Amino acid sequence: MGAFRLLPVLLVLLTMRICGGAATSSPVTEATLREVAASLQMYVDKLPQIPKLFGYSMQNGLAEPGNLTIGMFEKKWKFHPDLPPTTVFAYGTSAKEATIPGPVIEALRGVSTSVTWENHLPQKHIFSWDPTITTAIPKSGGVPTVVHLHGGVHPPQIDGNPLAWFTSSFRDTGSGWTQATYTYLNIQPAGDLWYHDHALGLTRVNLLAGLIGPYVISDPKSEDPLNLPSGSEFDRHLMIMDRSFFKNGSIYINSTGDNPSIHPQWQPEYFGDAIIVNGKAWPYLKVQRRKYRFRIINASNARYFNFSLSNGLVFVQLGSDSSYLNSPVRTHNILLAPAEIADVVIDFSSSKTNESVLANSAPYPYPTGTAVDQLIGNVMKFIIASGNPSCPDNPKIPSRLVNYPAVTTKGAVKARYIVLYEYDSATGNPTHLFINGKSFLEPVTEIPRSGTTEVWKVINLTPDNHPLHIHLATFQAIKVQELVNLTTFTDCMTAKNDAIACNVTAYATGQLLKIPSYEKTWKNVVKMEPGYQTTVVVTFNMVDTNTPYPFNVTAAPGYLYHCHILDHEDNEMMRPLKLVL
Ligand SMILES: *[C@@H]1O[C@H](CO)[C@@H](O)[C@H](O)[C@H]1NC(C)=O
Ligand SMILES: *[C@@H]1O[C@H](CO)[C@@H](O)[C@H](O)[C@H]1NC(C)=O
Ligand SMILES: *[C@@H]1O[C@H](CO)[C@@H](O)[C@H](O)[C@H]1NC(C)=O
Ligand SMILES: *[C@@H]1O[C@H](CO)[C@@H](O)[C@H](O)[C@H]1NC(C)=O
Ligand SMILES: *[C@@H]1O[C@H](CO)[C@@H](O)[C@H](O)[C@H]1NC(C)=O
Ligand SMILES: *[C@@H]1O[C@H](CO)[C@@H](O)[C@H](O)[C@H]1NC(C)=O
Ligand SMILES: *[C@@H]1O[C@H](CO)[C@@H](O)[C@H](O)[C@H]1NC(C)=O
Ligand SMILES: *[C@@H]1O[C@H](CO)[C@@H](O)[C@H](O)[C@H]1NC(C)=O
Ligand SMILES: *[C@@H]1O[C@H](CO)[C@@H](O)[C@H](O)[C@H]1NC(C)=O
Ligand SMILES: [Cu+2]
Repeated sequence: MGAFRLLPVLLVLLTMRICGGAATSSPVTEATLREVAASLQMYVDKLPQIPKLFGYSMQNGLAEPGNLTIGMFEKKWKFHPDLPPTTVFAYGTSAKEATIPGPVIEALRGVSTSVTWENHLPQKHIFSWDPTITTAIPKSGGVPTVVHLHGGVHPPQIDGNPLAWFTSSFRDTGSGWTQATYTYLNIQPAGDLWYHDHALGLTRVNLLAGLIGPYVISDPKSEDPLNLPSGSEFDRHLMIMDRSFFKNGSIYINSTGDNPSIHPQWQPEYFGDAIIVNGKAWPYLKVQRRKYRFRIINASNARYFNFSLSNGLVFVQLGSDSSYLNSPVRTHNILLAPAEIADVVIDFSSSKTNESVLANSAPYPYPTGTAVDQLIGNVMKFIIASGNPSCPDNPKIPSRLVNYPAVTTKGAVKARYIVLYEYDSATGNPTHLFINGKSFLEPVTEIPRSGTTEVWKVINLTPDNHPLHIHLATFQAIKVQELVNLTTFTDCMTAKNDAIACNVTAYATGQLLKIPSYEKTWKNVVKMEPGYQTTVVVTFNMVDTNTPYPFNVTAAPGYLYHCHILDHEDNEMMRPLKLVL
């Protein structure tokens, strides 16, 4: 359940009352935070071009494996000209080069990329964290980190397991740590990935501090014939997140838990008042009257986005998460959960006006929370040039993109129930969230056979939508059905934690939700509607060929699946996943 948001009127009264007492520094309230965000004029910064690092090297015209060293650094970052510099953690090749988001790693299909991830972070975190949730706690201080390549098909040792954390100079390491250099194989089809921190119990604060960055696998053989907008001007990333700021520029996180006697710091969801795209608050981009490709990554902790474009423009969606769609989908709205990726084309040539705002209308928490206001209802602005483009584009987006094996339950070797629970204190505030009634460190219960397909029925008994992320595997929803008499069913499940004993088939009989056509591909994050059973087909196979992974998937520390609302995965909507042969 989302953080309870007071009405602004109440806040003003509250502030006045507190301010009427002994005069100390004015307290930080939702209203004062909102004031800071509202004081930042929109569309003054140009959308930054995220710097690029090549994950391969060219030798005599042939692509060779690439080697990169990428560090994590504490530095100052300007999110807006009117905001004082902010202390952040950022990825880059040096403290000077480090950016928010971190550099785009450009990889080539079939050519491996070795990355040595180095932690140069200080002894103390810039945010407070909560020692009462299962957390990496290093003996000698420092900030535990570990990098997960989201959407990557690679061995367990380099998956960025939360237990494989390390501090500065590898002084302390977690029980799952094995190596400093991660060699990403890049054997999967072309697509959009991203890298981010995944340290045990610290994912929400490490990402909030800035540890995120895009990764792309390109495949000229399959992608060049599509003739999509390309080159750094016309093919861009939009990495979107929300942040709140103090007047002095520091990032604000509420570090008073919603149940402070149980968890002194943890809150169920982080929502910020300012929308940040590629490291700038509400930027603008000047575009020509032609097509552009945007790879939109939602890197928020908890905010869903329901994107639309003003002035009649539409999205043509090419891909979802790391997979292309079979055919492009024209759509006015895209609902993106945390960690989801939408790969879209926007054609500005048809615009009747000289600007279009990328807007957001998703309530928070999604779907039943607070409505957006004029701050978070806006994301960025496109300023559309008049006249013909200097660089013309391909007039057509091809009607067929990439064909992966179709989704089917035929041949599925196993069915599982995956149940999402939220637990509340006596005051009705969430204390923690579990999957199947189990915490992260309880012994593994999902042990699929590599090379097989399974059917998972995900039962969401919480009041919120959760973006479920599975490492290594890909999956897609085939049926989303409401649970009738939800209270009776939830009571039985809470007592027994057994879907069959609680007669789930009698309850999963309500209305069906339509699955949007732009999500009909092999995804790595699927949204789970509250009060519904979502049936997904999960494939533990190479997505394009339906063949087993060509590496050892069975090694420790294994894989994971979890909710991608970062505040949920930290406490502890996350479970291990172990593959066997
Ligand atoms: C890059 O790394 C790979 C794998 O670690 C190694 O085999 C190769 O020699 C390295 N290449 C260069 C140019 O350093
Ligand atoms: C910014 O202001 C907040 C609230 O007054 C304070 O807690 C924080 O320490 C300040 N940060 C810096 C870097 O001064
Ligand atoms: C921070 O969280 C506490 C506990 O949930 C709440 O009482 C307080 O209003 C929150 N502060 C802000 C500024 O949202
Ligand atoms: C997204 O917003 C549009 C209006 O802009 C609305 O019609 C649509 O129902 C919303 N979608 C979701 C899933 O909330
Ligand atoms: C963005 O990602 C966050 C966290 O993973 C999620 O909570 C949020 O709903 C997502 N928003 C969009 C627009 O996808
Ligand atoms: C865009 O059009 C509006 C109204 O038609 C006009 O006021 C504005 O100056 C134009 N802006 C640009 C950059 O041409
Ligand atoms: C489950 O359904 C069966 C058949 O409708 C019924 O006999 C049984 O009592 C139900 N059990 C529970 C726990 O509801
Ligand atoms: C749900 O509730 C209705 C109305 O009380 C009842 O007729 C129906 O049998 C219930 N269904 C289940 C599965 O309990
Ligand atoms: C795969 O890894 C496991 C665990 O480390 C090991 O026991 C096994 O021998 C490996 N298998 C192969 C074929 O290398
Ligand atoms: Cu969740």
